[in-house]
Amino acid sequence: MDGPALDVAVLRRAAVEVLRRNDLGTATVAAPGLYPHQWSWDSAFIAIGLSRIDVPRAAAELRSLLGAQWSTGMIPHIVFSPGAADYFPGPDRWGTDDAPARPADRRTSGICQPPVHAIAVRHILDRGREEGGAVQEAAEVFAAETFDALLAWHRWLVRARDPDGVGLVEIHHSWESGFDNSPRWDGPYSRVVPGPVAPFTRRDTTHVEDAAQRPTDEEYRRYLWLVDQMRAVGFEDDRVRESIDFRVRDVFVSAILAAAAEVLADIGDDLGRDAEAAEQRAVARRFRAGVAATVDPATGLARDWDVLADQWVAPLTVAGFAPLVAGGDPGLLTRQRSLLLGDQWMGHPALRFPLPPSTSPVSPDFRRRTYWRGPVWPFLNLLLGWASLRDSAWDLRWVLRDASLDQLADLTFAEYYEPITGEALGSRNQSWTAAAALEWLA
Ligand code: 9WN
Repeated sequence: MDGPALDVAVLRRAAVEVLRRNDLGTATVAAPGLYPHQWSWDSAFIAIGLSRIDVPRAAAELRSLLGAQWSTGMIPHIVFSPGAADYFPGPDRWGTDDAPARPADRRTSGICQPPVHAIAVRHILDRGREEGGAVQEAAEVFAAETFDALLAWHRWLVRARDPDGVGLVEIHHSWESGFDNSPRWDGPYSRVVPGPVAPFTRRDTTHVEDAAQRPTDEEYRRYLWLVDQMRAVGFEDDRVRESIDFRVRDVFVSAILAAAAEVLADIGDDLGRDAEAAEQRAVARRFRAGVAATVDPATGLARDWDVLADQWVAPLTVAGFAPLVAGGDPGLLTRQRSLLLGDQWMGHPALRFPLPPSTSPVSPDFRRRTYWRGPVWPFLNLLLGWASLRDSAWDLRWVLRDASLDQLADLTFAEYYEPITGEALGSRNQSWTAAAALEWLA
């Protein structure tokens, strides 16, 4: 099947235009229509893309996100735009207005998302240094100014989400993973029995062509039940952990923390913050070890741990490649790369492009059109590409880059893609997809 030919200049122009249209001034909506607010990990990827075209604007993106940081150090997963009401659940349903740790002047959700932010700051700093002059100066000031906020964020994750020191971040809602309805969560959610949940009207299904591309109402009932449980205890960390029905040690979030802590340590070196740099290196080691210890010898994939059920969670999803993001033991990474490039994943003969589907096509859980159950997510390929650059894993890096650019040449900037046909699914003009295009083009 032939797709549109890649025209680099056209792709670049179109990607810049998507980010321009989604720009609220100092924050970018995750997507027009479906996601009219600023999302935490989206905004980090958006900043990476923006740093290729406008370093100060990239810095502003993260500055505005960090402006909504909670007093505990948590960066909330959504910062609501005051003017946009068309998203459910909105701030009233979250009920964070009375949470003791919430920021004074912004409305936010009460949970977090994966900690990719230090990696984005590093990109801004590197682009600034390449440009030199006033842009570099602004980037250096920005890195110095955000260092303590990122430190507080990582420290919160370590303290509140890994209190037992196992080197894995515990999540309390699948929205915290960013992989909302992945088969990873089917086991843990099957044990969540929602109590009465106030009536709700979803908005997400009105923004996609086919509701089957989104999570089901049953899944939403559980999502909301967990929000209600957190709300009942004022979103206070210890009380949430003691009362919530969903507690999973998320291997992919843990891998991102390991990678980001190493990056933050490097930034700390540049700033002469030696003690903090050493602390973050220790965090990186702890979480790299935690991630590596989850690898299933039978499949070679990393696994999540369901705390309440006391058992592994191990469907064949792309999160199994968490060690490739965390970095570490070269033997483990080599084995994982050959698995990822092999015929159960990127090398599967039926795929439209050799890119990792969110769930392996050989898994009984694979659903080719449904959200995190099979489709390919472009921002995730960028993250894997960043890690392969870091580790000089050129074989993987070039396949990811070439295939990503071929996929993105359709100019839809879709939220996710059907892996077998390459059809655009979910939202169109998704900001982090456009950002990924800009970064790959560089
Ligand atoms: C809930 C914004 C976000 C991404 C997540 C993705 C999806 C939200 C939703 O969209 O989640 O946070 O309403 O479905 O799963 O990774 O950050 O793009």
